[in-house]
Amino acid sequence: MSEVSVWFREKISRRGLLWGGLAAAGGSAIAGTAAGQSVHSGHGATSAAGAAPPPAHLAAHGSMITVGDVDNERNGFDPSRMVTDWETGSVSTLPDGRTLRTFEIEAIDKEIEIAPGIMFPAWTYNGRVPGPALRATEGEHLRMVFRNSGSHPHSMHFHGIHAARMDGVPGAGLIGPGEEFVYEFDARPFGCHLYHCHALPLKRHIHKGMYGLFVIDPDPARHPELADVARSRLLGTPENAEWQEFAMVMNGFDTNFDNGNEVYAVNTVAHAYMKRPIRIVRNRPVRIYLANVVEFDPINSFHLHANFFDYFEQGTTLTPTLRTVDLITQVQAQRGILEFTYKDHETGLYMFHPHQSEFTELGWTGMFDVVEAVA
Ligand SMILES: [Cu+2]
Repeated sequence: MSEVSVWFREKISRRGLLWGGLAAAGGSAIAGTAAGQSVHSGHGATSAAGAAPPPAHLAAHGSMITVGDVDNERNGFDPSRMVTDWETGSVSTLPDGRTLRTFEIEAIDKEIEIAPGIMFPAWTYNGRVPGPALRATEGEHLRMVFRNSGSHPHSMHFHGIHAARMDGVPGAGLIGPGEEFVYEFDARPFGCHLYHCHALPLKRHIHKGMYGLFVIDPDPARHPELADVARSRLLGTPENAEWQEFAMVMNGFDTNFDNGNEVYAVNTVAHAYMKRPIRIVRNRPVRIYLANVVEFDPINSFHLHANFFDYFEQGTTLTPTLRTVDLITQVQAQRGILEFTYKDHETGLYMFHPHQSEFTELGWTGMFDVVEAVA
């Protein structure tokens, strides 16, 4: 078979599965623009005759988005809340005066809905995909209490600095069902990091949903030359409260286990931020903690519409590593911090998406709703 026909067959099967799955669900469909393609092809509540037409912004990029809603309550997580939901654990003081921050994380098998009517048999941290967005401060001592209530061996492998025995690989914190392990290390370096399961086969464990953000805020006292910048990054300070911060994990789902993704998203649910744009107050700065965990596809990207941003590769510096860009690329486990503002813009809906066009149509695209003030 020629390369072109292999490529074509693969694209057809990836699309075909998503469309087929949605049709089978009975109440949902991708809103198509091809001639004769009905926008509402199902018979569920969301497509009943007489239903209100979709908001104008949903016509953007040719209406190639899912129709209907996932059941956030059944999932146990809501992408609109997840974007600002930081897990800061519990804090105490060690005998030497340092802060001890403890997180409790449990591996749980769970079926989740990743697009309207499409269920995915996930392996989760704390019942959500991505796992909790852990947030600590540089220099603290961290204790990650990990219980495996799933049906397979799992681990937590942190991108950070730690001892070999805390690495979350076989022989160093990879534990069986019913077991518990405590990872212990200091929070360093500051930055936008991640954690994920390191059980084998690795690609299966990662793409099943076992990953999450691991953000270490800089300690301003350790960075006197850029203390103001460090304070603006430190959760809980008045300087930080000025910022509108969002946690975003770019992920994908192989729903038919053919080593290719059928659904892409930020924070799991396809097109969630198209249907419910992320509210931004116009004159306050925006900071995104962004990580890519997409398996099978070698690269992902983030493009911001009508604006440019500064980028901090892996978040480990207090000055940008890229200035004035509107697109960055990330391979798996690459991550960074984006900073931008819409203060000189008109209010309105501004799109963000990867510049792999196929990903946008298969779920990974969203909107910022820039407003004067929050009512
Ligand atoms: Cu695992």
